Amino acid sequence: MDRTAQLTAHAPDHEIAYDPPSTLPNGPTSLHVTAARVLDANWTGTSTVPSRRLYPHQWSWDSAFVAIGLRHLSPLRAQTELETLLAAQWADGRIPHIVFNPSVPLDAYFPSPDFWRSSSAGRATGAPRTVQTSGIVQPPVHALAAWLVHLADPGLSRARGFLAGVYPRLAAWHRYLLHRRDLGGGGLVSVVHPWEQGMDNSPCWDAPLARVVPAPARSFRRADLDHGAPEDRPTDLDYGRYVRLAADYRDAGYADHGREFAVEDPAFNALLVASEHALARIARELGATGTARHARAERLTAALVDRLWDPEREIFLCRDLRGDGGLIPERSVSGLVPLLLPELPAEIAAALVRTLTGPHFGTATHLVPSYDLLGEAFDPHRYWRGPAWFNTGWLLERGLREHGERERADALAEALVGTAGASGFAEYVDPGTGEACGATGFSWTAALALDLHHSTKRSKHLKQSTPSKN
Ligand code: 9WN
Repeated sequence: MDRTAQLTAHAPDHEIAYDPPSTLPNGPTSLHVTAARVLDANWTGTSTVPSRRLYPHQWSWDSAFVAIGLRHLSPLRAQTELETLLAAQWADGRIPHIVFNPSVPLDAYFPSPDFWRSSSAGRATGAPRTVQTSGIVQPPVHALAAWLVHLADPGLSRARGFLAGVYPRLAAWHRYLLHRRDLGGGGLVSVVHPWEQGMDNSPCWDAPLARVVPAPARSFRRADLDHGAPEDRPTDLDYGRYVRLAADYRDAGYADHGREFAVEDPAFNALLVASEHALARIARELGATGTARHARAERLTAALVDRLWDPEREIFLCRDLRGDGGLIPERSVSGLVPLLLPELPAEIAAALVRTLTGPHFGTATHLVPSYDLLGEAFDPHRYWRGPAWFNTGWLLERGLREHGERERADALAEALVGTAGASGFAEYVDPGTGEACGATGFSWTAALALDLHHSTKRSKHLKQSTPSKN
């Protein structure tokens, strides 16, 4: 079994990673065992697929979340997961959103490698020669994941030179985002495709996507409708627009300027800030100061507040850089994710907690919907238009804890762990009932439930061993 991590003096409670599995026959062990089974079944030997049938390759932000859970099963596998992804990095620093498995048939997932043509794009951008990838990116959770994975077994990490190996790649990834993707010139990073932000079919994209002339449905063949719940998935019209944007980007040699879709998204940028702080900790562990990185993270936080905070709605919004350049008046869970940030002004953190627990996002189940419960486009089952996802829940649990909302964090953690197990580790669930939707045996659901299971077990243990003040 992997070695138990030592507590590091500067790590906040919820960053203490490793908690050996309980040997009790019921309850706690069963979640550990069932989640581990999902992750084992989805492990390919070098990385984890999000879902065997629906998503049979390696996805970028999925792998970061998966590594955060895997560290409780095998710190070595968690390190390998991230190393495999980072090995597919392009010379310009981008980490592709999909790394394709060459042994999976082309028609198992659309768009397949022949759509992205990364090897021929490689001449211009330095796409890797040995592996085929997509050309767009996903949210930068990786440095945060690498740091948490390191904390799970610092001895193993040091012995393998894990952080020393990943640091330059993570630094180049952040450089790419900060230098090549500040399309609005205000210090924030933009996404150039809804798939980049990870919440593909969010109502936030409806207005910017409406301007895009869709590729005709007969020009592509979707594979996603053969599995899971086709009625919840984006429509052919949505897909036509996704395909048009991706094909235009590809045909422009993956050049970032001049894109038709350019949006500043709060979750994407908040994750960059969290990862920049993590990169500062990694730098310090490697003997540098990390000061400049912390300072950059603070500047990014200020830009996030300045450009995306809506004081009336008490939530962060997306900014549409095309169109009129204004904020998109849709409340999505993405606008709550900045709660994750330690140096968020206290009044903004308090306002976010009000929004999270108020009529737009508050549920009796404690699960957090992906979109405004009162919004016109709300649908409890449709892809990113209402259902609760476990990765955003995990991020918000962390945010609540960061800002001292311990009881709310405990309730959310309990809801996430309970629902994950009861739903067969569903891809997403109805936020009002916890009913399973999409694929089951979904990797990040299992991984993050495992992570919460171990951290809440640990905090319960601490509570029990702390004498009561009453
Ligand atoms: C497109 C793999 C990915 C997640 C995304 C989720 C979904 C893909 C799709 O699945 O996106 O990248 O085919 O819908 O929206 O967040 O990374 O799990």
